Amino acid sequence: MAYFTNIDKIKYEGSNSTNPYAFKFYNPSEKIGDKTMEEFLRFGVAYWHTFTADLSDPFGAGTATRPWDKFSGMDLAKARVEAAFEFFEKLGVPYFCFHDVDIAPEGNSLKETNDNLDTIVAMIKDYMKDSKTKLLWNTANNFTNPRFVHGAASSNNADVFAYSAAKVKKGLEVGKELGAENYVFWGGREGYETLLNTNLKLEMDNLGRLFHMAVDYAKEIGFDAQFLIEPKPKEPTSHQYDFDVASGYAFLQHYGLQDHFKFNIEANHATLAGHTFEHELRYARVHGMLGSVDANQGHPLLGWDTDEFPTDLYSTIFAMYEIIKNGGLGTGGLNFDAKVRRGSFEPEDLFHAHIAGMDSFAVGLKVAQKLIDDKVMDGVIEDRYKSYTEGIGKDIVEGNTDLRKLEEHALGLTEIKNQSGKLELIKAQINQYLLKAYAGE
Ligand code: XLS
Ligand code: NI
Ligand code: NI
Repeated sequence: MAYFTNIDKIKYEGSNSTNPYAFKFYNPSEKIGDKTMEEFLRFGVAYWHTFTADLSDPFGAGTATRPWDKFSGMDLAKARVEAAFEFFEKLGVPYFCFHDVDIAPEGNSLKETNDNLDTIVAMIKDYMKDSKTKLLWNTANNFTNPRFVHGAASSNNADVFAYSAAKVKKGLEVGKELGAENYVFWGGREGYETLLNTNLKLEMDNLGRLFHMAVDYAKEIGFDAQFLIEPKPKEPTSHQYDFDVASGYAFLQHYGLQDHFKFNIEANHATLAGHTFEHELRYARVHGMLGSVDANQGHPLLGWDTDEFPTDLYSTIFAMYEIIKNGGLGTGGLNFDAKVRRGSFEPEDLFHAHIAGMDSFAVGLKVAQKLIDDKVMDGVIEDRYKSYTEGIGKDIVEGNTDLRKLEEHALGLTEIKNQSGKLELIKAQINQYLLKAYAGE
């Protein structure tokens, strides 16, 4: 059955197109540097936001009208798979991502839940045979069900730890079955509300234990996906253990897990942590830990994870700058962990939203590549740090000096000369590059 009957395959028509169902900037086969846009951007559709969510929020009921609404239970799950693959095909996206509960309803027991999952996974596998859309990552939802009220691997209740482990085990098996390129751990409720009733040390140790068990099991079953931690500072708990990349990296190193994981960085989580998106990307990149991206954006006036589709071009430019500098995302991609607004409840809005996000990242990619080619920031940076390429600076970075020698150097200084950081100049140049990209230059 077809669900989006009034929409054809979305094509690239260029920046002058007035067709809302066309890409204006995302031209999959266009070469940027040594890769095509499609190879660089590796877009993914988030199953939960696009096919499962009803657009309810904490203050109001769902508003989404979806052509699969008439079904329920397993029939609904199957209808969503059909709709999903029609959507992937029409949008031309190479990837999708899901949580276990997004694709199949939970049963009355773990066994029943797993059986439901097996049925839908078999159906997805079948659809994947005729589709070019692959699984970027899957994950276990260990946060929605009331049993996870006090956390999953970090719960005070050992039975809940066991249950979470069982769901991760199944998730790894599903990932292997569908050829997932990554496996994500977002610590939905892995954090705490208050220290007054919390054994922080035990909870973090247990989280580390579950990750080790996952690494071992993946190895045992021959599932070689890249493991990814998705940091988020808060929400739903007031303090999540995977706060940001820096604390996540310290966690991984402390528990000896750093060789088995990278990070899946979400823009809105970065801003919730009080960072910019590019800060998190840069921090992960320079430590060789940038794995994948949840491409969305927060609302500047709202303090929670609003998961908007990414349309802020400055943000996509700076994100793509980091991704290009990283040599791409390897097995990772740009997963639209983004939902249409509650007021955008028509099925067509799902297309408009993804087209907007894909075009925004295409612009980001084009502009970022030009900024790199022309060394707009690199030139300034090279010049700013040139004191470390000779003399005392060279001695510092090469480890050929000590406090005594540095004091000697400092005592001999008659004048210290600093230079401008040139921030306004760089910002004006970025505007110029952005507007030239619009003009197609
Ligand atoms: C929630 C997270 C979640 C993860 C996957 O804020 O972004 O959707 O991406 O569990
Ligand atoms: Ni996410
Ligand atoms: Ni999120």
